[in-house]
Order: sequence, then C-alpha cells, then structure tokens
Amino acid sequence: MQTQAITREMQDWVAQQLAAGHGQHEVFQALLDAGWHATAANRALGLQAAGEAAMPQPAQAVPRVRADAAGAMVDAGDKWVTVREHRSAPELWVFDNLLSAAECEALIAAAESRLARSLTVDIRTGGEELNHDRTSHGMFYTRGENEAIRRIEARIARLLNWPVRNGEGLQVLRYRRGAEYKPHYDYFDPGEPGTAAILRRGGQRVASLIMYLREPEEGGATVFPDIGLRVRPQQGSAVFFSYAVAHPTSLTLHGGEPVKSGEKWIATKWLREREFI
Ligand code: PD2
Ligand code: ZN
Repeated sequence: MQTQAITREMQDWVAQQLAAGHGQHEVFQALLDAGWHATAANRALGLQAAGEAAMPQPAQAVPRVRADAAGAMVDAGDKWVTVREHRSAPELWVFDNLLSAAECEALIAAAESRLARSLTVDIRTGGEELNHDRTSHGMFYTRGENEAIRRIEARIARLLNWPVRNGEGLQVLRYRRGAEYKPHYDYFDPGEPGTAAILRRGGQRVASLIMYLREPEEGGATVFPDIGLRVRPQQGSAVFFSYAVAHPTSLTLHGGEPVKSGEKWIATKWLREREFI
C-alpha cells in the first residue's frame, strides 16, 4: 500500500472536527470518504496502525451502505432494497425485501437437517464452546456453497460495498419458544487471550447483517440496548450494523429477545476486515 503523507491542512482539519465535538470514529470515516487510507486516517487521529501496540485501538475501514438521494432505496445489484430505518451512531440500517420468501424458505429447508445446538467462538482459547446465553440451534453454510448462496452473497457484497471474500459463511439459527441470544458484541474482544489466533483468519469482524428468514408469532425482536432500538423480525428483512472499533463505544451491544410463540429463523453474515479463508 502506498504511504500517504499527513499534511498540515489535514491535521488542522482533524483538530477542528474533534474540537467541534465530532467523535473519533466519525472523523475517521470522513477521512476514508475523502480518500485517505485507514492507516493515514488512524495516524492523523493519533491512533496506531494495525499491527502496532494495541492501545488505543485503531479504527478499521467498514462496509458502507450507499442509499439513493432520498435515502429510501439501496441498489443491491439484482434488486433494489427498501430502507426501513437508518441510524448513524452506530451506523445501522434496517432493510425490507432483501430476501424473497422463496429464498428464505430455501435457506431454511437446506439448513434444517444440519442444525446443532449453537456454539460460539471461545475467546479464551480460540476454539468453540457451548454458550448458555445462546439457546438457539444453528449451522454454517460454506461461502459459495450453492447457486442460491452465491446469488445472496453477491447481493450482500453489492449492498454493503464489501467483497464476498471478506465474509464468513452464512450462519443459520433457529430459535424455538423460549430461545434467545443475550446481549453481546459480535467483534472479538481484543483483550482476550484467544483473540489473536482468531484474527489470523481474516482479521477482526467489522460488521454484521442479520437477515430474518421466518418471523415468530410473538417475541424474538433484535434489541440494541445502548440506543433504545428494537427491530421487529419480518421475513426477508434484515438489520445491518458496523463497528469501526472493537470496543463498547461502538454502541453495537445487541441481543435476540426470547421467542414467545412460533419459531424465529435468521441467517447472519459477519464481515471481516480482510479475506476470510
Ligand atoms: O437473532 C437475533 O436477533 C440476534 C441477536 C443478536 C442474532 C445475533 N445477535 C447474531 O447472529 O449475532
Ligand atoms: Zn450478535
């Protein structure tokens, strides 16, 4: 990567923005939008580049949604997707009609026989563990596993302007009555000993897209306690949020409320900084 020189003008501009009360992440994103590399933007903000000592954490480049002028629709390549809601802190979008009903049912049908009690990555060791905060059953599709998955992954890549190769395989989860996912962050905690091993494969998670494949009759909302947001699951809809810094200041704490009746099915796409092999 070419090194970009930090100019006096840029430093003055950064100082003015911070003095005016704009947050580091907001200024970082504005620098990226203006064409600066993440490394230069981090340096201008006095944050270390990735690979250097880890405090304070560098901000990462993240997937970005580009809506139409009215902010109502987003071009996802093979279709236009409707914006139900947009928040800026954290950067969060709720989309309707991302997946068709037939696509949702096909993802469920092919996942059903492969479900197992959900595990999560154990950040102490880098392995997997049974998680009592997560009482769903799940499975992972391999990236590009079949034609339908390839089409959906290409649509997501276009929607979020992030390469298919930086995505983990789609995870499908089924929540039956009483099942829930207690509030958590999707990034890997940089302070945990197992994280370094996990990050060797594609770097940090920088964004999540939770797609609703089947809505429960009651309960099962996705909640964001820090911002007082509750997203109602609706077949074909999705919630997307990004986190430039793997830290609670990202405001991306989120959970899945218990399903009260019926079943909730979701598919989650987690996006990494780099190619996830
Ligand atoms: O199912 C949900 O609402 C939910 C909540 C929190 C899913 C996830 N996290 C996830 O897949 O990371
Ligand atoms: Zn989550």
